[in-house]
Amino acid sequence: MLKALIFDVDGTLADTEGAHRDAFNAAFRDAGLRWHWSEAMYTKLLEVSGGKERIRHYWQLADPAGAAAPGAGATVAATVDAIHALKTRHYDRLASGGRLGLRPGILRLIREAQAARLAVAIATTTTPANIDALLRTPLGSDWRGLFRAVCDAGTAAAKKPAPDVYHAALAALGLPAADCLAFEDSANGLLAARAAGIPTLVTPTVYTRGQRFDGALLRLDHLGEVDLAALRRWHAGAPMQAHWRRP
Ligand code: XBP
Ligand code: MG
Repeated sequence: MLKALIFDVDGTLADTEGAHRDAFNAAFRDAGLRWHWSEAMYTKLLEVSGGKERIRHYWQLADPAGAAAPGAGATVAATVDAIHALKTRHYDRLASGGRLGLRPGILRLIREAQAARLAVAIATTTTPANIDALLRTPLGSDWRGLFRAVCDAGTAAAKKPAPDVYHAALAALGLPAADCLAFEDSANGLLAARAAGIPTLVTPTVYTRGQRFDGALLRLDHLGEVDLAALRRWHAGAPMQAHWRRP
C-alpha cells in the first residue's frame, strides 16, 4: 500500500537548473575564469550529478593540465570548493524569495499526501542550503516540518545514480521500497531510485527531456493542474482527464 512520496528537488519540486546554470556562470566570472556553460553544454554536463563533481569534470575536459595542478599552491579540491561556494551564494540570490516557483501540482500533491496521512520525503543530490533557498518562501521557513525525512548532499557521499540517498530516505521513513513512490526529473535520479527498488514517476524538464527513462512507472509532462480546456471538456460531460500521459 502506498505510504510515502519521495521527491527529488532540482527539476522535480521546481525547474531550477536554469538558475543553477546562471549561478555557475556568475561564480566563474567572480573567480576570473573564462568559463561559460551554455544551455546545450549544461544539458550535457547535467549527466554528472553534483555541482562540485560537475565543475571538476568540466575543468578536466577544458584544461587538463590546470585541473592536474591549479598552481599558486592551491589544490584542485580547494579550488573546486571555492568556486562552488561562490556558486551557492549566487544560487541563494537567484532561488530565494520564491523566484523559482514550485512545478505544477507539487504543492497540491504534498497537501493531499498530508491530508491522506502519507509521509512525504526528499532525496536530492543538492545541498541543504540550496533546498532551503528554494523552499523557504513557497513552503514557509518551517518547510522541513512538512517532510518526514530530508536526505541531501550531506546525507550520502555517493551521488545519484548511486542509490545511497534513496536508501537513506527509506531507512529514515522505516518503509520498504514497495510502499513508496519516487518523483524524479532525470535519468540519474531514476536510476538511483530504481536501484533502491522504488517505483518511480518522471517529470522531465527542458534540460532532461532528451534522456532515457527506461523503467519509469510513468512519464508525465508535469504533475497536473487542470487547465481551462480540461474544465470545459469536463463541464461538457467528458471524464476529468489529468495531464497524465502513458510512456
Ligand atoms: C541536481 C543536481 C545538483 C544541482 C546543482 O540535484 O545534480 O548538483 O544540479 O546543485 P537533484 P549543487 O538530485 O535534486 O536533481 O551545486 O548544490 O550540487
Ligand atoms: Mg533532479
